[in-house]
Amino acid sequence: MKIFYSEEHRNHYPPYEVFDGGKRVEYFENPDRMDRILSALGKTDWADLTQPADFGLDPILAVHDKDYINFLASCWTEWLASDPEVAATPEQHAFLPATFALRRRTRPTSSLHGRGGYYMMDLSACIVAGTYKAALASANCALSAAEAAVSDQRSAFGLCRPPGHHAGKDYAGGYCFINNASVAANWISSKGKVALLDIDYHGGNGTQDIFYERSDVLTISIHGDPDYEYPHYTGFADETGAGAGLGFHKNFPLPKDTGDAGYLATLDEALEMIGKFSPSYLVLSTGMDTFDGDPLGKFHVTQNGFAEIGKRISVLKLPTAIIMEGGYANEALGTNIVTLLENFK
Ligand code: SP5
Ligand code: ZN
Repeated sequence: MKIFYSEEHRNHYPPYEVFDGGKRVEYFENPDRMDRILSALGKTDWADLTQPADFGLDPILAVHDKDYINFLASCWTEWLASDPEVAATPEQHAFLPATFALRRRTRPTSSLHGRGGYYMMDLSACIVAGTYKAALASANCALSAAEAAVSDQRSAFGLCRPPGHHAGKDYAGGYCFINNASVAANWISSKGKVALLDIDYHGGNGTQDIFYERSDVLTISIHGDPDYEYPHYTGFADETGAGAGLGFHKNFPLPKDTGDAGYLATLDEALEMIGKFSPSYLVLSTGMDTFDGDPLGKFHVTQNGFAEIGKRISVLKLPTAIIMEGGYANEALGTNIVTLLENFK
């Protein structure tokens, strides 16, 4: 299986993130996640690690707002230039705004923090010196996997970091800057019919927003109910698309403590919907934070569960661009991903 991976992600490692209550904690979305996956893939005889191609900005700007991407590109250097304390100790800092724009007759203003709070939804998509280039490389990994799925008619893995599914057209959030899976799905949509299934533990709010009024891409997300879980404000069962896209989005919010049986029963419903849509391709937003014991999740999916999830999705027999999203139980992350991928070879 082709696996697209870039070392560029290492330069994106913010020194902290901020939890509820203003608590600074270590950045959970860390480079060690990739090392665990690379090490597990290295023990298989089928992992074909490849550098991503450079697709340029066009396929990214087909999904994201230009001013938002410009903000990501210049945020760090602007901040360095404007704050002597940051310039003196850059490695101790991460750009975060302290005021957020609700999309109610608001606009981005010219000051850096006036853009920061407009283009971010929370305090967990910290920007440091290497963030923009890492986000671009991550999107290129997703696009390369999409291209491989189309040209080889086989599944391919975009080992993306940073992840993408919380990023919307014009905002970052939840460790995500560019919505890699959406960029990939939109790219594929001009080659053939595509569905996007999001199995990350957290609701794929960015993906939902991006495709909400489109009928050509079916989007489905299975996740912790936003009634108790991040991202809190969308991902409810009654959000099913709008306008031309009505009926082409589906959320499966699940209760705390969902285990293999409950998860797989829901997955079967999602797969039935995809079967009826009859796409030629699938994009799989692959978060492993449904795992039992994930520090950011409340589900109990086991390694056997991941094997079964892989098996059932692969029954669709669709060339799939498998896109890495979250998953923070680092010790188990490599094994879990390999267990899932085994079924797509
Ligand atoms: C891609 C992805 O999985 N992003 C997830 C971002 C979640 N950020 C919010 C985390 C809130 C954690 N709540 C504290 C639980 C500590 N036990
Ligand atoms: Zn997640």
